[in-house]
Amino acid sequence: MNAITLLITTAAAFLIQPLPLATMPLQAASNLRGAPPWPAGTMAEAAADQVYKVGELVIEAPWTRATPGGAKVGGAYLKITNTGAESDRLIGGSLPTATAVEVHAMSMTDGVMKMRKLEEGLEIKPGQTVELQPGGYHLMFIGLSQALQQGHPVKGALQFEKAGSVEVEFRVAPIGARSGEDGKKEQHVH
Ligand SMILES: [Cu+2]
Repeated sequence: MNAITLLITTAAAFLIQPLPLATMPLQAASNLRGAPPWPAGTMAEAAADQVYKVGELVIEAPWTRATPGGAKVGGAYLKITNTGAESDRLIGGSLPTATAVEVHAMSMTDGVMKMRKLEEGLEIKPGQTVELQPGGYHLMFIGLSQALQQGHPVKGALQFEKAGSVEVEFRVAPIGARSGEDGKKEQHVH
């Protein structure tokens, strides 16, 4: 390759490359215009089929919330339907970044929202659908070693008394998702 060819090649490359680079900001801008308030990643997760089955149990849409810096606990929610003829119990679970996953209930006592661990687990009767949701039954991630980040799903497992263990993925919603009161409710009281 002589000096002239090299010069021409360099010039050609220079001519070709700036074009795609120049169009990029335009594409990004058009994506933003049509974008929903939540980031694209979150929408993709929401659209994903979050249905899991173990034995006669159907688990739907596990989700949790992003944790503010340093928070060691987080609530997680999902829906469980028992399609079988026998009762079963959600007794716990696991998450690689948590030291424990407990089943909790919430109740109002003297105007104060308190949560307690369900030592016997949460019963799901035949034909029943139990929803774990903010302000009610929930899974509690204890001793989180890593912050939960919005749009970054986390893999974990649920443990049932009879059906056994099932791996699920928890969608991570924004801090305070569902209710502005969530932050208060999440304060851990044992
Ligand atoms: Cu709790």
